[in-house]
Amino acid sequence: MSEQDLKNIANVLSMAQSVAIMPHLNVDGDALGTSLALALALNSCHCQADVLLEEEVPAMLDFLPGQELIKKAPKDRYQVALNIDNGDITRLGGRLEVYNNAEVRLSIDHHATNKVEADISFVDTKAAATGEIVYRMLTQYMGLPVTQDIALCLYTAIITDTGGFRFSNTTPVTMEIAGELMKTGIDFTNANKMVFDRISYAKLFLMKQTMNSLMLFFNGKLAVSYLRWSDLASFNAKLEDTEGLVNIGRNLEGVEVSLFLKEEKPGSFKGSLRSNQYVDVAKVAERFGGGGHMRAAGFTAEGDLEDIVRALADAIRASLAGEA
Ligand SMILES: [Mn+2]
Repeated sequence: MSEQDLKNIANVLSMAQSVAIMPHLNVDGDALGTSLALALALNSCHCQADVLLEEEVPAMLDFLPGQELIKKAPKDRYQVALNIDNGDITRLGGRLEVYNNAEVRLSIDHHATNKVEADISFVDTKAAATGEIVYRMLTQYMGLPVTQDIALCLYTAIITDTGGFRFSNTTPVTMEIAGELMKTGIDFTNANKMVFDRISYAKLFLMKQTMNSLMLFFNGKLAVSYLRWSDLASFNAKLEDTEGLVNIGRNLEGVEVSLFLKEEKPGSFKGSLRSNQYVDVAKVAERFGGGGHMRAAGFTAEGDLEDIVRALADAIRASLAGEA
């Protein structure tokens, strides 16, 4: 990775006639905000740039400008395809063909695990969000004006990946860029509210159910909570409605490990693990066929809820005691 790669990407985009911009599946605020920002900028200067999406825009991002540039049915062929905020090519889903059929394949990302093949790839793992990289590209190498709409998209990208400037990936550069974006006069308080505070009725119900299910083990060091299939079905819950529910247990004082089980199909559970300080939950998840990071990991399990909880609690007890 060198800065020249980003300049080269900027050059290709500056001359392109048609660009397909592709964020990862289960699109988040960084992937979508960055994609829309770039599409708005490119369309302002004689380039047809489409954002290709296979899913609905998540409700928490429905305030983003530029959504008229989202295409569900892409053109057959684009001159340039751009992979955005995505380190894993399989997360392009059905759009992989469009990516591979383009004359030039570009990739801009900030994941350390990026393995995406491209003609030109720029991966900056120091960037808190892909939105930071695209802001620099637009202003430093493309000379394109950052309008208020573009600024709102990029600000949303940055707050999403930094948890509102709270995570350790936040840098002075992050704050400087956010400051420049604020200068355009965006309604940043509304963006913060939409991304972090507003919840759906379904989510409120599921939060209540999760809290009701909460159990504590090992002197309050392990929190276990769950949602039954019937809870999810009765509210027709979307993926975003259950996001972050594992944090209810994690944030409780004294808790080191939080386990949250979601019954996605009857008898089939998706497990999320979070730890606060010392337990490596990736190791725990690996024992159950999953994986992830030290402080955030996941797995899937079939069977009876009580049996799954018992098996996980056994494994976590060993980690809490420093035995594994
Ligand atoms: Mn990101």
